[in-house]
Amino acid sequence: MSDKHAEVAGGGFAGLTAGIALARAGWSVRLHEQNDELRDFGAGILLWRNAMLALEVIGVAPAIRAHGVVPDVYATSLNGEMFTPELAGYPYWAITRPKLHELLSDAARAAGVDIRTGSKAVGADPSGALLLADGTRLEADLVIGADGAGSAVRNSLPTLTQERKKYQDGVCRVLVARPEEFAGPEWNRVIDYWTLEPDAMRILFITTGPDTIYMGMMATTSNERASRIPIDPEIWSARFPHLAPVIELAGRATGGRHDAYQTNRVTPWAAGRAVVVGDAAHAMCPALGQGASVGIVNAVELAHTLGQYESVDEGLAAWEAKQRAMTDAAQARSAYMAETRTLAKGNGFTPEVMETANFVLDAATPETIA
Ligand code: FAD
Ligand code: 5PR
Repeated sequence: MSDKHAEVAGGGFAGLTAGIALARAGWSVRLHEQNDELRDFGAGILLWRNAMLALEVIGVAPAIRAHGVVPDVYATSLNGEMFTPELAGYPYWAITRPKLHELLSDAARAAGVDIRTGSKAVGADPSGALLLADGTRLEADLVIGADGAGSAVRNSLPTLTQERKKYQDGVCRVLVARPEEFAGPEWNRVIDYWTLEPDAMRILFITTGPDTIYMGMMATTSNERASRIPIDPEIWSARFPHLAPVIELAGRATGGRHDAYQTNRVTPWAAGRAVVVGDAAHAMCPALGQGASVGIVNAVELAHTLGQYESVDEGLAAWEAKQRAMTDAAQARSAYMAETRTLAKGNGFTPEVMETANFVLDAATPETIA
């Protein structure tokens, strides 16, 4: 057990996971979320085997299994033709983002993480301090920037270099109540509906259980009407007439959002006792549905690796050395798939691509892998 103290900036999936993992290893942890409430927006998320193993290590996986679902099939439909490849050996869970966030927040509180909402970080001092917008300086053995793709903590550390890239597509993400027409078991699936002419428009239909459906509605960002929140039902129903009932609901959904695909690659991830995790370190294109999963894996492995070293600096270096190749590969593959829109052809989840989903973190024990 450790007697060290961590200050964490950011109460998203990565920050909460890092907080839980450190607190369970005996650290005292204070977590700062700039918003007045801890929450995530209304959409859904896939959690692959890599993330479920990490969540098993921190005791959250049983709650995910209780509140999420395993979709029956991952089907792809291009211009009406349906492909249903086997994803044997790669179980993944679908859950709503607000529920995942609530489960992680509950686990963080239960682990003793001191959560401060309405607390905004402006930077970190590599000698071991988190700097807040109100001028407070909080000393710590470890400072974690889990403050998302626009990370203020990262931007305050001049030795962390960042490559950013924007891509052609963007996604409107909404959660809708599951209507009567989509109640049957044939809809307990992920179905990735594509059209590429006259321009790419796609609806990723994901069951998140008996009550809700997550819809990821992708289009080129230059297609202004298809990049709008609230959803414009007319433009979407013209392209996907058989989905009109859920598109109508998507048009009335609240709490959705639009994001353009973008990535940032940060090198290195640490400066002294300050480190970035999650999207602050490695935002990726969503094509593999792995952005949060990789952040969760890296956050759990961070706490595990620090437990093996007396010095925080050495632990951080060892952690990055272990996690870097997997993370870089996930970013590169998801960027390639987003750029080429490979998923439209179906069977996109090749064994090579699924390497990320199959990554087994060192913190996993034989019991958690079983
Ligand atoms: P964030 O979620 O950005 O959280 C950062 C938190 O820090 C926020 O609460 C924010 O308010 C807070 N914050 C920011 N600045 C400050 C500050 N200065 N001080 C204090 N607090 C601050 N991933 C998957 O694994 N599976 C999927 O299916 C999936 N689908 C996706 C689909 C799309 C279209 C996109 C764009 C992404 C998808 N992702 C998916 C990726 C996933 O959403 C992100 O990787 C994940 O949300 C990142 O979590 P995070 O905690 O690192 O950052
Ligand atoms: N997978 C998931 C997802 O939400 C998106 C994509 C892939 C789970 C975005 O909606 O390719 O854009 C993608």
